[in-house]
Amino acid sequence: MEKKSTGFNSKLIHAGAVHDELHSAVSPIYQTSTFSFKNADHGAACFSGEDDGYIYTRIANPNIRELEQAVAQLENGFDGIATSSGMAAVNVVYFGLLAAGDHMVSHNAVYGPSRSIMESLFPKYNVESSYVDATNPQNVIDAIRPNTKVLYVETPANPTIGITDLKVMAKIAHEHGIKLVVDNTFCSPYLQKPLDLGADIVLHSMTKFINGHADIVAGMVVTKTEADYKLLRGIMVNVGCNMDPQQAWLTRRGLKTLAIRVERAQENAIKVADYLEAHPKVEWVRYPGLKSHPQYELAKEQMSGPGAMISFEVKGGLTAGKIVMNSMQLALLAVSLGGVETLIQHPASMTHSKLSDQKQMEGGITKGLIRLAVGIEDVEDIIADLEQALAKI
Ligand code: LCS
Repeated sequence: MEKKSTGFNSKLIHAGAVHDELHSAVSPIYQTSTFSFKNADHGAACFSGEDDGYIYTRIANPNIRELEQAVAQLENGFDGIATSSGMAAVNVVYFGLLAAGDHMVSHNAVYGPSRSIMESLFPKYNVESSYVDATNPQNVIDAIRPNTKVLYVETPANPTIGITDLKVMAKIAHEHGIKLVVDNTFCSPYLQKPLDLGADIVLHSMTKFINGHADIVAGMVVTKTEADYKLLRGIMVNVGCNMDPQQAWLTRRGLKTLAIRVERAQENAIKVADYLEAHPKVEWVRYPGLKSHPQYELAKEQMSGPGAMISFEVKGGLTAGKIVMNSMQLALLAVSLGGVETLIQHPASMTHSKLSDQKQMEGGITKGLIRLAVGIEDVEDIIADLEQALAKI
């Protein structure tokens, strides 16, 4: 029986957990590909759905179900579908919601591969897409066509940290019979709950804040309705982009400390953003907790905190930026984010390098933009690291 937990922090610890009847293990791993049936009739009943017994790990597994139910409860959704990676979650949604002849409108600053897969693969299936700056709702309205079926946004966006108004997006989408899909990776459900703001589907790269320890790659889709859940689960199962039990177990373990990790990283990020903004060698800083962020008020309204992701550019553009990145001693020069360690990277030549120069510029991904994912180290050490790196310019 699942423990009754109502508060967010209690759900982080207990949601989805099922008591191990055999040994009362608190944290078992069901490292198995298949499950034996009691008899032939039981096997048939599991397949027909009359019995909810487990069949095969690609379809479902206790560790994976625990994680799916936990994240779904944290997002206030109907249920979750765990996937082998964040990109698998993105593609399960694309394949599930878009058919030949359909069109998708997306924010123009999204994780690079979320856009490049749509532009390189989906035209083969006669699915079209348009990319606009969704931080201005009029651009979205103008891009909608009679065949638009999906509105896809990331907020804060990777890597520009632009904020899109989710309540307004939901209103626009639903007035046009379109589904609103939100990639909530940069916030995690601790800072933002898109389904509560009107989204139909929320997805995550759990590689980031949800797991939080840079030791697995994983994704999750959470739906608001049972119909979308059934549709997308069927795709995950048949495409075969499931998680494995060990990966799910590690992610469920990481999830338990989500709140305290995000609180600490955010506390650090607020100080780092203030430090960078005051530095004479820094051209600009984009962070939702700074009053200089163009959507500072909106961020305060729809997020419960500004998070731990910062973008900035130093004076002297990319040449000077490379000196900073190459000089960091504590922070790692690495892609990814949302882990306990501070990471620095260059989106134009790394995470978003598959987009043409023109698409990068349209999306606000300038050549000199540096992305900093602030970790949970001592903030004095993170700032000292930046100080010595900036001094090398
Ligand atoms: N959505 C967002 C917002 C992401 O940042 C990423 C990965 C994904 C989806 C895909 O997730 P994955 O398959 O990697 O689990 N973002 C990365 C980044 O910014 N640096 O490295 C990966």
